[in-house]
Amino acid sequence: MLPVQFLIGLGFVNFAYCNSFPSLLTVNATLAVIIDKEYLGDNYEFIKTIIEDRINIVKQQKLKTAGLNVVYSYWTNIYIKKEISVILTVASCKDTWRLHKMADAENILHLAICETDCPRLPVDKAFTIPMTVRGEELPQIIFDLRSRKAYDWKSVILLYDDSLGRDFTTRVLSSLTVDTTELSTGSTSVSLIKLDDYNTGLDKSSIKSTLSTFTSQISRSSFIVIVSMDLATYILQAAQSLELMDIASQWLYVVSDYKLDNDTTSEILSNLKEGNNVAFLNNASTSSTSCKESLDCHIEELLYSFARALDAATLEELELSSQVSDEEWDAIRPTKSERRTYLLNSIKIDLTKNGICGSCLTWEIWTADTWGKEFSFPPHDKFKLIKVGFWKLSSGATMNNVLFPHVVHGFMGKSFSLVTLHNPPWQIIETNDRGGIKCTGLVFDIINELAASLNFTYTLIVLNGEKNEKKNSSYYGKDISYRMIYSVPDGVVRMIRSKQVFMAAFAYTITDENKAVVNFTIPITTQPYTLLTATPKELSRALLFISPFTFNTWLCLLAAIGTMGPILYCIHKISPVNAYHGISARGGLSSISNCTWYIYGALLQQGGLYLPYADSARLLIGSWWLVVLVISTTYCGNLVAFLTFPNNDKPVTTIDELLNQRDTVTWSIAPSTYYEYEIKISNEPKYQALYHGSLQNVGNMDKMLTNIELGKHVHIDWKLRLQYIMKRRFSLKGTCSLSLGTQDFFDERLGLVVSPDNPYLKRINREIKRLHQVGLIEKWLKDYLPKRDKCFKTRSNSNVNNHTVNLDDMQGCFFVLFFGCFISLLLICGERFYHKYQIKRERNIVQPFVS
Ligand SMILES: *[C@@H]1O[C@H](CO)[C@@H](O)[C@H](O)[C@H]1NC(C)=O
Ligand SMILES: *[C@@H]1O[C@H](CO)[C@@H](O)[C@H](O)[C@H]1NC(C)=O
Ligand SMILES: *[C@@H]1O[C@H](CO)[C@@H](O)[C@H](O)[C@H]1NC(C)=O
Ligand SMILES: *[C@@H]1O[C@H](CO)[C@@H](O)[C@H](O)[C@H]1NC(C)=O
Ligand SMILES: *[C@@H]1O[C@H](CO)[C@@H](O)[C@H](O)[C@H]1NC(C)=O
Ligand SMILES: *[C@@H]1O[C@H](CO)[C@@H](O)[C@H](O)[C@H]1NC(C)=O
Ligand SMILES: CC(=O)N[C@H]1CO[C@H](CO)[C@@H](O)[C@@H]1O
Repeated sequence: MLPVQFLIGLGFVNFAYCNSFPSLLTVNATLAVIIDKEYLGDNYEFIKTIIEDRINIVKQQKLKTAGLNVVYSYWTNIYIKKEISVILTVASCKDTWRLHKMADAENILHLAICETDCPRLPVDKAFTIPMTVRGEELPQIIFDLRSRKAYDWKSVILLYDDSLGRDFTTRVLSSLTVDTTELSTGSTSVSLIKLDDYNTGLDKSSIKSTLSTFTSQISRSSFIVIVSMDLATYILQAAQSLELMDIASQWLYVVSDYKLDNDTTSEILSNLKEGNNVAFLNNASTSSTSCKESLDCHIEELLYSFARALDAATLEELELSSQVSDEEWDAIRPTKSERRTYLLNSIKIDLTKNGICGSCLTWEIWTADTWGKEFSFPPHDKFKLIKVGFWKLSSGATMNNVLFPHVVHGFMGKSFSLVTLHNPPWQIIETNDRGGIKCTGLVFDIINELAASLNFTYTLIVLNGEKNEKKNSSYYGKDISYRMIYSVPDGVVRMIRSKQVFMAAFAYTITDENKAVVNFTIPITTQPYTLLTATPKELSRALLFISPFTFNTWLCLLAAIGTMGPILYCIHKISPVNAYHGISARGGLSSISNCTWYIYGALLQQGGLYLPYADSARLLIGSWWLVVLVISTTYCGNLVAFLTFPNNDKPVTTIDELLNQRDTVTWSIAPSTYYEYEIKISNEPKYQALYHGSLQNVGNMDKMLTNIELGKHVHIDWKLRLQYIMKRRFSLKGTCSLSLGTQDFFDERLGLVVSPDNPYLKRINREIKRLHQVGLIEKWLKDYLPKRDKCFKTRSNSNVNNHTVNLDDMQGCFFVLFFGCFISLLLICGERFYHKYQIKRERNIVQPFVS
């Protein structure tokens, strides 16, 4: 027999249209049989005979409508022409895949009898029968599971006992670790643990100590356990007691010596716990004399099945073409790849229905449905094993789900009850007209996200919390409640602990007391406390011109002017220079008042009329001028600074300031808050003082806010609630009369409540952490907070750099001018009266006559 390539080259198969493909009606289908002589070795003759023999039977007896041309090749190093319709190969793994790639490019149907421990050819393009020996199918099963993407493991711990032979272990190992492009699931790194002592002395305790070495690093590990059935149950128990089976770890038990029956199943189930991921790969093969498993059986069955499929396809095309014209038939006839799919599906259906070869050899894949059972309704639904697939030699692994559905699909759409309570902005529960409820709020945003990622739905149990509501909640508006309970209500604790509800859709303060009865998720939000104080008011600027100097400085200045006058007078008077020069001692500096006026004038940088002659007095005046220079420069500089910076009063902004001003300011702490509780039990004197000094009964909220605005009172509460109060006050009064302290203190952490032994807490925490990291929680919370208005502006003084001097700043000096005018008016009147009085007195006195 010549190689295919050669035969085709000689024009063995000829077609009128080169770019198209042959129709079954005009040209016989061509089957290329490729048998690798080198690979088969001793078996070669046997297999060749069978195949040739069966093909002859097919051609002569089985095909009724269709015609078939067959070409043979006995080595694999060939080139497949596109005129071929089907190839049948018997070759090694590598060659089978190489031929498949060549055939696939031309849409040729590939029927492969292939080396065992080989990735199966794609099931939608080819049909593979591995030459697997009975009892050694495990590596092939693992390959098939990998090509079905049944699992996704980066690393796996393989536990096995003596029942797995040494060579066989190597094969199992390579089926897990081999990395080829032919498999969609990547390779896995494997740690091998051999359970030695079991067969010798039934020493099961050593197994437990082996397992206990994993405890530190087990989270998210995968295990494959290949042992006998009774040891499997024991390992299951041991792993359970060592807490090796959390929701992230996956356990695949391969049980080859025992078919799972009702007793073993119930024993397994009794050892499972909520959240375990356990699957069983179970040998369900039977052995009896009627079982047909030999290779010739498979080859015969496959070829006969192919013949039936080809016949059916030809018949169908014949019927169809007879109903339409030639042109139409050209348009609608199946393409080569459509025909391949048709033939492949026909073969598969036929083999499933009529196939008898290898039907005794089957493995079943079971997985435990454990997630959410404890929390389900009706309560405590039983765990069960569900069949997710089976394995057969010819069809490979047939899966209707992945190996560990919970790992991929979470709770698989189970429905849970959650308990909740109206408490805005965390939970906002609104009842609409038709009696339905609408839940929004930060907690529900998070719960909805959890439900989507963990794949569950929920129904709500809404607690009636009216009795906890404070009467004056209206003050916060409908967006925030005044409820201030920091310990989880008993009703919620009961429901959580009895597993009636999966978790509480309720943000609670995470406290040690609460932690003793329930467990919390990581904080979903942290709420700081702060002070509510009056907005700092701008002080009057009337006396701005005095403010550059302190009162003492002004007093000294006054004293200096007062004393400098007389001193100047004395020095001037005592000095002999006047007498020496013969200057009149009258007028000029020869009077105390003139000296004082001179000193005053010099202070305002108005030069005096006179200058003393004596050096002593001149020295005095010179040094005075120096003093004046310093004083006036300092004053001018300071005045400019005071004009630029607004002059605000200093309200209380921190706890320490509050305690320092305890004589003038009262304060109150929001009642029944966790902060109040914490400072009440605190030993620190500062907090004791804060607690005992606070007003216990502030009475009316309105009155309290008025007092705060007047700067007489300070209120301590969650920053969030204070923001709501500020917002409401602003919309009520239209002015920003309240502001927050500069310092946030005592962060109160709020978390969701779950039951103490909820195995999903870690997973929930991971989701919440992810939401924090992407900033979603912060964004959601912002949406519920009061929108920023102008009262939210920071305390920084925005007009620092841009202050135009206005009348407010200047009014002081105008007052002085006015005052000066007024005094001078008074004086002039006084002077006039004095003058008149003098004249009158002069008239009355009898003057001595002088002539
Ligand atoms: C088609 O096949 C039939 C038998 O299967 C054979 O008799 C016939 O010669 C073939 N025709 C061609 C053109 O090869
Ligand atoms: C599976 O079970 C059959 C029948 O009990 C047995 O013959 C076969 O050896 C088993 N396979 C393995 C891998 O143990
Ligand atoms: C196992 O249990 C199922 C249902 O509980 C029952 O239908 C079946 O007959 C039982 N099989 C055996 C072998 O007891
Ligand atoms: C949720 O569970 C259902 C039921 O098993 C499944 O069909 C679906 O794909 C799952 N969804 C996700 C996102 O895993
Ligand atoms: C629940 O809380 C207890 C006590 O705080 C702690 O020991 C335990 O580990 C927590 N459970 C989980 C699942 O985190
Ligand atoms: C100062 O304020 C005026 C009006 O208030 C504004 O037009 C001007 O741009 C401001 N200048 C600076 C430097 O901020
Ligand atoms: C408990 C309490 O503070 N009640 C007050 C609620 O507000 C009304 C008026 O707004 C007062 O009259 C109540 O005393």
